[in-house]
Amino acid sequence: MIKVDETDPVGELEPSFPYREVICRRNVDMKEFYDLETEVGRGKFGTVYKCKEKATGLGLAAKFVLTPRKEDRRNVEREVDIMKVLQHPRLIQLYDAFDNGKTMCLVLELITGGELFERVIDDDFVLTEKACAVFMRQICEGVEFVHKQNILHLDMKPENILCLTRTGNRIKIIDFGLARKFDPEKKLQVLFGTPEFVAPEVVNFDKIGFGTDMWSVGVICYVLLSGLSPFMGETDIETMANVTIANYDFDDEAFNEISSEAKDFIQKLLVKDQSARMTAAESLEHTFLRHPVADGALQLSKRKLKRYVIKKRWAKAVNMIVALQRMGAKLDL
Ligand code: PIT
Repeated sequence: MIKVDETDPVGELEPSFPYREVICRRNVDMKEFYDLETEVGRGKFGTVYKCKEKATGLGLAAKFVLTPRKEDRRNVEREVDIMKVLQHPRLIQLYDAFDNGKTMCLVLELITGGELFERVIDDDFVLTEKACAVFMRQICEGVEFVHKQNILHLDMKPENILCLTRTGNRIKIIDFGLARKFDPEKKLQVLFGTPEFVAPEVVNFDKIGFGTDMWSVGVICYVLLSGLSPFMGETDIETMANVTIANYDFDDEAFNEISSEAKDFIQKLLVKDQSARMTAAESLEHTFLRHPVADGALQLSKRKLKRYVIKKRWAKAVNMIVALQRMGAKLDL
């Protein structure tokens, strides 16, 4: 008989490669060592392709970033330095790195399951509060490890949570492009992030800290359980205004079937005062993650979450067209 480990509903899988010491190689063409395959993702961060290491046949992902300015280059170098430290099963792993002056390439672990939110809205996925807790636990485990290394992710949002495979329940946190080393003695302020998910201290350009990521984790949990975005306004300015006053509630009928433990979990993260928020370690001890309500009967309605995901897809497509138009204008086409 196969014994199911109650403490491990996820099932740890062998990593596709052991942890490695990566050194960024200068003026070496990555195509000497890897065969590029299809594009798997594109965003502000650059373009990600599936690729295969020639020597081993190992499937990997290659992220290319254009680095025309010194500053772009320094940003990617910082990302590489941070990723070297972040060796953990809940975090995307770095395999290799190349610097060709005008472009840089990070060779990363291959993740084939797609974005978490795309996965859970699929008709054959049964979304329950327990399933949400299983995902939130893994997110918090990843963030706990990042924070233990004195690093802040600073871009925690649903797009950056991928499913490792199409069918399993294991997730990985990606995109350390905005991550920073954090010295609690020094004042760190940032001017970026996604309004929907950033903490009040980011909007106010105040000192940030570990709690800054935990706020975003609270927003992710709110959206996953209800399909509603707690601070979303008609415009980014309106959203940021809602964030600064930490103005949200559980009044929508979507929360009728949500347990008080789940709401308490969110309430302990969406606190205006960052020092009063649960830490990642504390969140793992919260009842919602330790003893989620029994699975079975209660299936959450995915109607609102589907609408949310579809809206995001549209926004992404519109942004892409606007970017292309600007490029065309620049080239005088
Ligand atoms: C995929 C599949 C995969 C890796 C990625 C996306 C990686 C994305 C990524 C990673 C980063 C980053 C930005 C994007 O800064 O195997 O669909 O470190």
